[in-house]
Amino acid sequence: MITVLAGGVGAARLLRALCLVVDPGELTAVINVGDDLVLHGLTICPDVDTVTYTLAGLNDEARGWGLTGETWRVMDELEALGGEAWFRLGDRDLATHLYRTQRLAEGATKTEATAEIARARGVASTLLPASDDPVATTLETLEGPMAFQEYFVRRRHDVTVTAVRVTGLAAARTSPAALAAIAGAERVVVAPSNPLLSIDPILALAGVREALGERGDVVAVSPIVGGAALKGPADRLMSDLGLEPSAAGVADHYGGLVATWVIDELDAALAGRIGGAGHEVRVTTTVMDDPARARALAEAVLA
Ligand code: FO1
Repeated sequence: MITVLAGGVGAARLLRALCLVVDPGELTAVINVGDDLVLHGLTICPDVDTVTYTLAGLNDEARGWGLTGETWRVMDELEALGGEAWFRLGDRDLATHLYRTQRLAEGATKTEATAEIARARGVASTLLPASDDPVATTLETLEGPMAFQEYFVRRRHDVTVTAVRVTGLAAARTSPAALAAIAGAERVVVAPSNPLLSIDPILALAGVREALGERGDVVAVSPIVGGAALKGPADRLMSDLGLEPSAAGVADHYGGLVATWVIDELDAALAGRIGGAGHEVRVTTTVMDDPARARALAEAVLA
């Protein structure tokens, strides 16, 4: 089994790439739930859904989230009523949130609902929300505290962040299946997801750092290439918080938790510095913009 710590798009693409070189049934994703929200009474798990849709081959590649062939009639009607329509839930996507919310009301866990949705969509990999309990990533900004999607979608992350917090940790139980998947995997991989917004909220859950630390063989793919995030605000956020927005800055941030770094050819000059800090470094193409490059990355990760 290979276990991947996962956020949204970057992780979904890495998992899809890994499916090119290993049996998808051998893959487990431990997925961030800090982005989750309740809106219109529906429980929405954006990172879980992005991974599910991508592995099912149903994701909208250009938009980066949601389903392909989406329509927006419900949102248009909601807008006409003066309802909250800034967080766009497509007509097809709504079925996922309706199903999950109903199952949670019946007493199912997020883990169970996720497994049912993944099975129904034909996903062979194991998808594990990092916790079944509510944990929420919130941002301290120069304009005051903001809920995650308020910052990410409503404000299009165009606001200066002074701190990232994860609320609910004290009462949250880490998914036992996720901890077992970290401890029992042949290989654990940290996906090229936002370190501060996607991976840190997983690492903040009880027992995760310890489980990773005990292994000492974790491989990570840098989400920063040539000083910029491929998608999303990781570079700006790292600068806002006084971290160097580079592959080396991400390596410093995770420190000894990661043994081996996979960095992009564009960042080959940083290999000496990252290696000097005690990491093994593999330099390859990390931009998964075609199947051949995606496969090359997957092979480098599993080498
Ligand atoms: N991202 C947007 O930029 N705008 C949206 O309206 C939006 C809606 C949305 C609905 C369901 C879902 O699963 C994801 C959605 N996303 C949207 C993506 C999401 O906000 C972020 O990409 C992740 O939370 C960050 O990983």
